[in-house]
Formats: sequence, structure tokens, C-alpha cells
Amino acid sequence: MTIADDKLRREIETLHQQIYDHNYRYYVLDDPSVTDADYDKLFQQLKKLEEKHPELISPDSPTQRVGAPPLKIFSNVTHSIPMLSLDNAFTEEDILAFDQRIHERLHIEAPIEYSCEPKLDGLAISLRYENGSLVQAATRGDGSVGEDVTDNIKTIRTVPLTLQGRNLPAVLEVRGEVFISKKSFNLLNEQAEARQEKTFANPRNAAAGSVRQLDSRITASRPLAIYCYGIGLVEGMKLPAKHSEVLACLSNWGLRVSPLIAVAQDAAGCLAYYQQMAKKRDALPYEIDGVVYKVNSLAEQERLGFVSRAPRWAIAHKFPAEEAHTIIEEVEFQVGRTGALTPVARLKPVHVHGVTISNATLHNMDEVRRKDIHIGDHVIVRRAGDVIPEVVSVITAKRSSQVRKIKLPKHCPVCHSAIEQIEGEAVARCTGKLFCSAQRKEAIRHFASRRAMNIEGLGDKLVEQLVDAGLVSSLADIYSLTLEQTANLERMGEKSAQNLFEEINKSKKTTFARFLYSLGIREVGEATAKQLALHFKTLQALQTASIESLQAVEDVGPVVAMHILHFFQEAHNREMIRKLLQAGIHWPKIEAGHQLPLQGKTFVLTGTLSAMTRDEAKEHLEKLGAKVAGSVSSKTSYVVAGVEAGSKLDKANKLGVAVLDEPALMKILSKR
Ligand code: I6G
Repeated sequence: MTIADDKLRREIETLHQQIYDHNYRYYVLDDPSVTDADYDKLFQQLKKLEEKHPELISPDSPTQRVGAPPLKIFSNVTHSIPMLSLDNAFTEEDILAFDQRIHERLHIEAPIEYSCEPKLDGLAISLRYENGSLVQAATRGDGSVGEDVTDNIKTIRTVPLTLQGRNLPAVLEVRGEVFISKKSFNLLNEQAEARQEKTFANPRNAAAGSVRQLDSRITASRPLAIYCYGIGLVEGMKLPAKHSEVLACLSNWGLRVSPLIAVAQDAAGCLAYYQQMAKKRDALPYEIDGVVYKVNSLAEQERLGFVSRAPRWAIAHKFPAEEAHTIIEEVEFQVGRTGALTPVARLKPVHVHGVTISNATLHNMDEVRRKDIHIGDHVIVRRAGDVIPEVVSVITAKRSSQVRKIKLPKHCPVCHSAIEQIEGEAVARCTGKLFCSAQRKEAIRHFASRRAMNIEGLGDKLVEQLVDAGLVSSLADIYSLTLEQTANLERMGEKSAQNLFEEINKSKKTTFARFLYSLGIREVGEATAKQLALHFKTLQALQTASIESLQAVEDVGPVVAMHILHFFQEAHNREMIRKLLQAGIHWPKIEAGHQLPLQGKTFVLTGTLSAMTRDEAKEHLEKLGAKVAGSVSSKTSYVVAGVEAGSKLDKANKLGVAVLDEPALMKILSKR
């Protein structure tokens, strides 16, 4: 090797290491230390060197995550230690019986310590590292033989191609779950829908379908992630005594381990963990279908062994099913704020996850056709968190000859105006605009909602009554309601009428951005409204803006610009705005070149505040120009720590980020 070769090799190795470190900070620690642009520079530098010297491309180079040419079939991998599955438990009694069995088998009376982990709804994978380099990745398959999905797994950013640290085992098999976040899952399905391709029924299928692609370049385009939960074969290293310590080792080597793992001192601790996770579940960015308890001592695990395909020392405590079987009794069409018609299935009521479901959205007619849904069909419905229940699939085997086709109505079911469907769009719309009482009601609900004009007390039922009684037919009518009119409404005492009155009055003092958002212009959400307000500063400037100048605003493309332009071109919209302003709606002037006092500062809120909710604190801070982020990094200016602040506070302390308590936050807010 020449001196020049050696220098080049070292240069490439340094780049590998730098990029690896940045990847680790970004994907695993969620704490980047360089900008995306600096990261890209390093990556391009490495790519250029490799293009010039392809003989120096190593399989674990960060550039090799892009996927490889398609395979004909996956080859088989025999697992050196079988990949087991888990026994399931559904009740507290099941868990107490599991704990009892363990005590009996081990002849131990003292409480058993358990490692408790969330159970992700994904695909089990085994990663094999030799001397720290990823050499193979395989699916579980039948537990003994899986499929070789190395090229595909290498495209996942949270899977390190090389392990970090000294004293690495000569061979390490790591077991983990590959998954896709709820958000990415929805996006993937939206994109598939737009291309008229098959959608995935759930995030698990999406993860499995993405990993089991013969063309790994497709896998590379899917936003997959991994959490590691255990080990298989290990050679050349003495293992620690506890499973929780093994997980800590994995994390130190750069493998991603769930931050929600905890150690429980006994079965009661496990059950408390289950409750905690059940509460957290809906707010997590990925699906979990339960939790897993594992005897923490590795020596005790070995004594317990396994039976058929499952270890005796672990159990999955599953959450109650969120899917149920029922029948579609009827399908009706709901009209939304923009006139969009949504087919809604009226169901034979069914219990799902402790809640009775009698309606489910069918989204749109494309979805109805794709899922081949008919009135009278037996279907699987699914409820996930707070989202509207949906029909997952039809049980075609149970279809009777009596089922009826779902037909898009020709006229609006509410105002009888014509229905139009623009070519290429999945959504059909009522053309009645504000003549349609359904659209009017939705527009008023939106206008009064918390993030818009925030008129507390003006909820769904009241809007319904006000519109049906003919008291409110346009947004401006809200401000000419009299106390007497409101007090005479059903279920409305004098006190509630007075409160509503005060809330309506209070809402007149607002911000330009909120006002814009509350108008319900198509495609103008909160963020776009804020950008428009900052850019144009006055309503006059926005109302007279050209399509080109609208597109100069961040987030505003040609479609959004067209919607804004059309909105202000309509005489009845201009008249409505005039009346709203005449009623007294006003906002502080946005000065030219105006710099808000907290502009450029990033805050993270954690723990419970006593004087306001975190959402309210966020709103106050944003009004002052601050950005409020969800996670702490070296770029965070301040972490505001309320009561029971957790890991974000620890991270702030670790990174030396300034921490404010609630009185300090109040001081900042009151000063400005
Ligand atoms: O499939 C699994 C998911 C999660 C597991 C598992 C797990 O722990 C959090 N743990 C074991 C021991 C096994 N399967 C066999």
C-alpha cells in the first residue's frame, strides 16, 4: 500500500466515524450536534471519494444504506438460537398465575424482579454482528429458519452498520422489532391511495411489507425504525447478570432500545407498569399492542428454560382488542365544512376497547370501492385512540345475497344542491356552500373552536340549535345574538347564556393569524395562517394579494394560493369579513420589520404547570415569537420544568441547557 492509499483509507474511515456519530446522535439519541447541511457535506465528501475509489467502498459504509438491486427470492437463514415467540396474557389473573408458576419452578418465595417493556406492533428481526459489523439480518420465519433481509435492514437508519465501543463480542445476535410510526403509516397509505395502489391494513403489515421487499430500494424509501429487545447467540463476551443490564449494553453499543423500559420489583409492579403504558399508548408515536414482562435475572431465565416455542420466563400482557366484528346497517353521507361528502356507516352497535361504536367512517367512495363495502356486510371495525372508528375490511365469506351497493347521492342530503366531483379527486362535494346548513354549521363550529376564535361554550349542540332556530346563519350573526335569544334556547339557563355572551365578547380581541384560521379558507391551517399573517401583516394587504405574491409565503403552493384568492374574490366572504370587523373583532398591529421578543428562542415544556396547561403556555410563548419543540437538544434555549418533569429535564441537565421553573416562565410572560 502506498502512503497516498493509506492516507485515503484513513480519510474514509474518519468520515465513516463522523457520519456514524452524527447518525447515532440524530436517530438514536434524538440529539443532533450539527446542522443537516453540515451532515450532508460530510456525506457528499464520502460519496465523492467512494466514486473515485470504488475499491474502497466497504459494506458498512454509511453510503450503502440506499438499497441493492432486486433479488429473485430471499435466501434462508437458520437461526443459531431459535427466535422464540411469546405466550399471551389478557388479564391480571393471568399475570399473577404466571408469577406464581415462576415462584414454584424456581422454589423462590421472595418477590421476582421483572424487566418491563412495551410490545411494539411490528416485525421481529435478528441482527448478526461479527466483530462489531452488521453481517446479516433475518426475519423470524418459523422461529428456526427465517429469510435473509440484510440489504433491506441495512437501509434502516436506526440500525447501526457498525457497533461502537471497546470490548465488543466477537459474535452478537440482537433481536428487535422493526416498526413504522403511526404518522408515517398514514402518510404511506395516503400516497398509496393517491397512486390508486393497495393500502396497508395496519402499521404492522406496513412494516412487514416494507421489510419483505425483494427490491431493497423500496425498503429504503419507507420510514422504518427499530427497537432492540434482546439477544440470541453471543460469543467472546461474558454477559451481565440481568436482562436490563444487557439492554443497557446494547444501548451503549449504539443499538436503539426503547426509552420506556422499566424494572419492576414484583408482579404488582408489572401491573402498575401495564396501567401506565395503557394510559400512554394513544399518545405514543407508534402502535403498541401490550407490554412484555421478563424475569430479569439471566441465571433464573436459564433455569426456567422454554416450553414448545415460548420462553417460560417471559409473557406478553396484551391490551384488549381494538377491533371488532359487526354489521353495516345503513350508510349515510355527512357534509363537512368545505362541502366534502363523507360516507358514514351506521353499525349494529359493538363494544371495542370499552367503548360502544355505532358509526364508522368510510372516508370516501374510492375507499368504499377498494374495500368493496356494501350495506348489510359483516365487517371488521377498528378504533385507534381518539380517531373516528373505521371499517378495516369486509368478511366476504359472510356476505348474503341481500347486500346493497353504496351509491353516491346526486344531490346533497342536507340542502339538495348538486354534488360535484372534480376529476382526479377522491372527494365529492355539495355545491351549496353557505346555503347548505350542514356547511354553515361546520363553518361556525370551526370558527368558534379553541384554536380559532376560542368561544368556550359554543359547542356542537349549541351550534346545531342556533342554526336550526335561524338565529345564526353566517359567522357574523354570532356577534349580534342577544342575551334573551340565547337564554330561550333549550337546556340554556340564564347563567350559561350570560357566560356564553361574555365568551363571545372576549373572542373579539384576537390575533390576525387566529382570525385568518377561523375563516376556514380551504387548505389554510393554523401554521399557514400564521405565515400569512406574518408575511402580509394586514388584512388589506392579504385581501388584495396576487397569486404570485401569495406563493412567496412559506408553505403556500399554487393550490393553496388559488383557494385563498377565490375566498377573497367571493363578495359574500368580503361582506362577512366586513360585518365581523364591524362587530368589533380586532387584533394588535403587526409592525413592519417587527421582531417578537422571543424570536429565535426554542423552548421545551415538560411536567405539569399549575397556572396554565402546557398548551396554553405554548400559545403564550409562540405569541412572543418563541418556537416550542417536543424534544430537548443542544439547540434548545430553555426547558421549562413543571411538577414531575421527567426525562426531558434529565436531558437538559446533561446537555447544560438552561432550565426554568414555573415562576421564571411567568416572569418572562408577564414582562413582555
Ligand atoms: O416478539 C417480541 C416482542 C417484544 C419478543 C420480545 C419482546 O420484548 C419486548 N421478547 C422476547 C423474549 C421474545 N419476543 C421471544
